[in-house]
Amino acid sequence: MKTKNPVTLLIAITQRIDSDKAMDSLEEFTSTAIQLPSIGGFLGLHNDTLLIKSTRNTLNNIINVLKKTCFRRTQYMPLNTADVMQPAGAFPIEVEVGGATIFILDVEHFEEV
Ligand code: 2BA
Repeated sequence: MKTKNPVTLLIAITQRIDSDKAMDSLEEFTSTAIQLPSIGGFLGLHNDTLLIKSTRNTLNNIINVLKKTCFRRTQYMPLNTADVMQPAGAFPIEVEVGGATIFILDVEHFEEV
């Protein structure tokens, strides 16, 4: 089934602790949201990547849901214990993570078959 309204796709990277609440709250504004397990390239920690179908009309609502459900937190970058160059007594590096990193894409063509 082709849709006439332009479709927008949001790719949102969220902390796993926030993802279920975000998915529940998104139901009001989209019929299609997918939660994929992922791993951040920098910290190597597990997060989730949400694929969310939107229209231009619902885009702001969806972004607001993500703002309300995904929180900023302090994480610690694990030390590489195999690194022999690491000074003794080195502390893990503090990094601020989240709420959500959101990529917004116009979808050229969308079909459900
Ligand atoms: P990670 O890559 O594991 O990054 C976790 C957090 O580490 C980031 O939080 C950011 O605060 C910090 N960080 C990442 N790269 C850094 C760097 N080169 N130098 C200093 N600090 C760095 P967020 O910005 O909240 O990002 C959370 C997760 O979202 C990331 O996990 C990554 O999976 C994704 N992400 C963020 N920005 C992205 C981008 N431009 N492209 C692709 N994925 C991105």
